[in-house]
Amino acid sequence: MSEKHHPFPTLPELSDAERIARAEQTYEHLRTRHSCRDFADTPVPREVIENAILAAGTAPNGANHQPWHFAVISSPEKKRAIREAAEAEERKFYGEDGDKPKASEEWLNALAPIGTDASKPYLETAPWLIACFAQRTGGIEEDGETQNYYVNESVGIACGMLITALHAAGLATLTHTPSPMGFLRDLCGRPKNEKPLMIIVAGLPGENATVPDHAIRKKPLSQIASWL
Ligand code: IYR
Repeated sequence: MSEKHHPFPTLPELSDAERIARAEQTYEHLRTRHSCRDFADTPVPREVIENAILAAGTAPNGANHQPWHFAVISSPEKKRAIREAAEAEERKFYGEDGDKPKASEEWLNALAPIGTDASKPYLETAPWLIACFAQRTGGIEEDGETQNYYVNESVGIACGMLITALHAAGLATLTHTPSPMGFLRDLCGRPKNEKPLMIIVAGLPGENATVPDHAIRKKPLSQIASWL
């Protein structure tokens, strides 16, 4: 038998014109989001991050097991440890350690317009790093055993909502995905059933922050949507 249900929350009563305007406003707001790779060291209140994570925690997810954990890093020592471990992986990825790059030539060519390399100073400069973990097991009680479902989908949606909430609070972000990322689990003291998915770097953009021309080109609606 199904458990108690509550009435669906009241949504705002809007005219079609108001709905269209709101959807447009959301698009106009979100199209100003770009990944940032140069951060100021300006502090940002913890409450901003707390509320953004609470917003992420409302994401739709498998069986409401909420299979995510956000480890929030702000101490200079931890940030330095994460930067050092991430840069060590990135040097192998880009071949800056003297060996053959782990990334294929095709991959490195795809990254060339963005101009990234193994150097990640922003992992120390930005006030907040949010390490996002996906819980393969645990259920809502986090017992470590109960099966979780649609884990990557759930945590991916939650991370998107986290980035959206941080952007709405006027912060710049970077989705950083060093690979492999096993070091994050150890540095954040997370259990084995959790898989590190990404680090979301958050703060204010540095004075020299830029957006590559490559990133501004978005596919048109006619390409990203079809109407059947
Ligand atoms: N993790 C690396 C490489 C990288 C990969 C992709 I796909 C990007 O869109 C950007 C970077 C780095 O952070 O440099």
